[in-house]
Amino acid sequence: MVYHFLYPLHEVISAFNVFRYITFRTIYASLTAFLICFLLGPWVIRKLKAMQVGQYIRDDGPESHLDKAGTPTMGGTLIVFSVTVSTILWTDITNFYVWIALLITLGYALIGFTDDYLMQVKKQSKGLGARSKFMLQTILALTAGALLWAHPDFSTQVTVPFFKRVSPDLGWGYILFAALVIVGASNAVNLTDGLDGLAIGPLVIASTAYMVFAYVTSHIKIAEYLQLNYVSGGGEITVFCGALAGAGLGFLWFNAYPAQVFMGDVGSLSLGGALGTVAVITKQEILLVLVGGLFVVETLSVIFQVGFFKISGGKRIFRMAPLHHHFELKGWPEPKVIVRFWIVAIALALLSMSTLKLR
Ligand code: 57M
Repeated sequence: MVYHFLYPLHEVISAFNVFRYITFRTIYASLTAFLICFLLGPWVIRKLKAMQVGQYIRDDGPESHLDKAGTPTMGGTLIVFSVTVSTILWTDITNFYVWIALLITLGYALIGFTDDYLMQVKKQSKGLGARSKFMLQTILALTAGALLWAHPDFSTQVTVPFFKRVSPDLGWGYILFAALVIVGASNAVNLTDGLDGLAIGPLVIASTAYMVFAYVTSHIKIAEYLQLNYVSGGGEITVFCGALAGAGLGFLWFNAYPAQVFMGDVGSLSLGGALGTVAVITKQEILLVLVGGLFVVETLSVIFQVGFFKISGGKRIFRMAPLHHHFELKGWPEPKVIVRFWIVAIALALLSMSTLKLR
């Protein structure tokens, strides 16, 4: 909106030309989202506490988690609010991709909110239930995939990292592929969200990496130079990624160890979904496995643990899955697990950026 109101003024005062630039708007989208979270955080935490939206802590987890009982959850509402406001303020809101990103972010937030609300406020033990959540996530992701597929400018080719000449065209199959990426990312972030700042830190890192990818893939000259799949109009997603990263940092302020608030499913499902959608729109879908490698490793640890547990009749590979619990039970203090996982996430994001050249 700022863009729509202020950029036209460049005809009178040339300084307003600055609102045209994606880089400028991305910086301000990050700062706006950060400030909204930072300033509203204490008020939201007080409200959540007053509503007694306190986290129930399972007694079969690491013992150190029992101290966390009563920490307010559903803080993701604030993240989603600040991402949405900042996006609407700083992007070109006539851009199709911005609305696809918001559709998934807000849609998944609603699914997560309903689940959190039923569990935390209505004190129902099951919430929406894993199956209904998965169904709703899939329906929304397929809708986003179909809308992208139907858009005349959107390519249904998939970028294969490291191979610039391999770019299979999936045709309508891209709808299923996009849904897989979006639903997978959403659930992977949700599984990772089990220690203070553990999900939001890598989320900020991945959003920053995708900020770069969105910029280069939507810049016709850079995309051509790097021989990337060019995404016409995808530049506005850079601004969206900026809002994601800024809101994430603002939330981390309060979610840093020892956390004053947890994000809840309203945060983890929507942020993961947003990340998956950004990967699809920027045509760096498969690369998400590397950019969000930490989320992938956490998910694989659960798949292997549960699989092995079933076939071996109760034996385990890890002391406990997801992987962060394994290290906690090995005796690493929680902040050490968190910071080391962040370090891995930064290294993976850097590695993923090298694929721009290593092709
Ligand atoms: C959500 N939720 C956290 C918080 C957060 C299949 C199975 C592996 C699934 C997995 C699972 O349920 N994962 C999804 C994990 C929970 O956090 C809440 O949930 C929101 C995210 N959805 O925002 O509201 C707890 O995590 C801790 N936490 C923090 N800081 C944060 O900033 O400390 C969260 C955010 C919070 C808090 O303690 O209560 C969670 O872990 O429940 N299940 C598991 O992760 C369970 N693993 C398990 O059962 N493993 C088994 C195998 C056979 C499947 C095994 O390895 O033996 C563990 N989770 C817990 N206790 N809590 C096991 C025991």
